[in-house]
Amino acid sequence: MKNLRNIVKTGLMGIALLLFVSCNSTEEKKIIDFAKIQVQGTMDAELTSPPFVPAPVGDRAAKKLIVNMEILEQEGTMTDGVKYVYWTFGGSVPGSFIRTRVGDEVEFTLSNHPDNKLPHNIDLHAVTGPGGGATSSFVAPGHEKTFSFKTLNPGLYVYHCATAPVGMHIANGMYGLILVEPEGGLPKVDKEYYIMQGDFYTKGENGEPGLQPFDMQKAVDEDADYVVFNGKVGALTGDNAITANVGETVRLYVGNGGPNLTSSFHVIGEIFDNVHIEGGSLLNKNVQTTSIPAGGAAIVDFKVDVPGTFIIVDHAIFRAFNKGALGMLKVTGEENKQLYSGVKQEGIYHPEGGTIQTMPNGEAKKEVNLNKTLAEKVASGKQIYTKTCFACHQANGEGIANAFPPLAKSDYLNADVKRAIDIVLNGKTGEITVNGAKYNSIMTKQTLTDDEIADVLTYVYNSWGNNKTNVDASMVSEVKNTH
Ligand code: HEC
Ligand SMILES: [Cu+2]
Repeated sequence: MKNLRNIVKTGLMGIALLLFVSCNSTEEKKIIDFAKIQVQGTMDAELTSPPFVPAPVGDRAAKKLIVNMEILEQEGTMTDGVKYVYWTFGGSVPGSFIRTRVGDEVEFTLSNHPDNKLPHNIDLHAVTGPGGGATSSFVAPGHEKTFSFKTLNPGLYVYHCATAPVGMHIANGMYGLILVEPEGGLPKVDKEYYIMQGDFYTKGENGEPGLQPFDMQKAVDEDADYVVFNGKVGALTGDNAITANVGETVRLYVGNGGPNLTSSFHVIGEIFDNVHIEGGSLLNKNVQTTSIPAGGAAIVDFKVDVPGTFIIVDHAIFRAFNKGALGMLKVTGEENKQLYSGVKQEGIYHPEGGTIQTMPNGEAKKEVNLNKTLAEKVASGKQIYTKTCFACHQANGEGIANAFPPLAKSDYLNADVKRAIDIVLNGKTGEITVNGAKYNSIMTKQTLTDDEIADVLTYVYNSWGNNKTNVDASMVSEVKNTH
């Protein structure tokens, strides 16, 4: 019975596919048809600030849609302790989300608040017409302008200010998204959210406190201090995270205001079931990371199957962890151990596959003082230890059972100083016995100068009950040269 149903289903799908293919050839005609759609009635558009979107259009008829958008120049918070003067469409970055359907006649009124200092306008990528509306909407503070356009192409589109210097208006937050739904609306999902990436350029470096003015030179150089979702660091984290329940489908309307950087949009631990590439009609499936150009967008959707916090990032990953492009989707509900088990077993991991790798050490080499006292060497060695050895051998040289041997009261260490120097110089792999316990692991080669190796080992030898050997840089170079 089930088989029969499947056969029927496949057959129907085949027919649908054929119809689809044959329809494709008449696509040109369809676009013209959109232009001919007659509107029925008037309605005020619902506008929302991020991360929320207005209600779906569903199967409503095309209408005359009234959009009132107010421009506000206002101070906001970029991150803790850092203020920034944002220029906004509707009081938020990104600006208010506009939701239309194909064939709507949008009557757009742009008002520039009298407290603002500058003229602005709007270029909507959903508009077919000169400047995307920019030329008709240029408006001085204390004024408003109205123009109208018909939505001819379904898709997700960026809008932005296009007043000179254009880059500066965009860099200050003047962008948002306008959705043009197809006839009958997009397929229904359980949750929908609005996310937009932007790069920011401030006089001070990332994190420098106070009110930070825009930095034109950094913007020209594309040297962003902040890369964020929804206008600021943390707009989508902690209590601001977007949410869903296990089993729900989630759709994200994702835009990139730029002004400069392309987004490698990714949700850690999720796979996009569907991606409307570049916000258009081309549908890609089973996507890990989707590329969103500056001035572009994408619609992604996926079903959340397991609970947890899913991190939203620009996978150009320093932007996520160092410049702010990080958000969170919190999913609550029942665990499903079959789909995701959690930790099953813990062990030691050797990514190098048994060979010794070098840890990078970007620091400038310091001047060498050859006449240090023992106390000076121990002090300097302690600093090096805290930076380079501590993570594995632990704060008091106690090591970690079965993984990292102890340096405290280590018989292995105290038996042979040349061997210890050699280990720090070249790394170590293979079985060793320290204080009666066997270790068979890998110590990475440490990129330290002879002097630093002398200091760190002097510190180790003069701590935690070891034999107080004083290691000199000359001993280190001697060991080096015997290789
Ligand atoms: C990435 C982890 C790691 C770091 C960082 C590291 N070690 Fe090790 N170290 C090990 C492991 C693992 C072994 C054992 C290697 C083996 O079993 O073959 C070891 C062995 C040693 C030994 C010989 C065994 C003993 O306990 O006496 C010495 C001495 C030593 N390390 C010193 C240092 C010093 C000094 C530093 C910092 C400059 C350092 N290590 C940094 C992982 C590390
Ligand atoms: Cu502007």
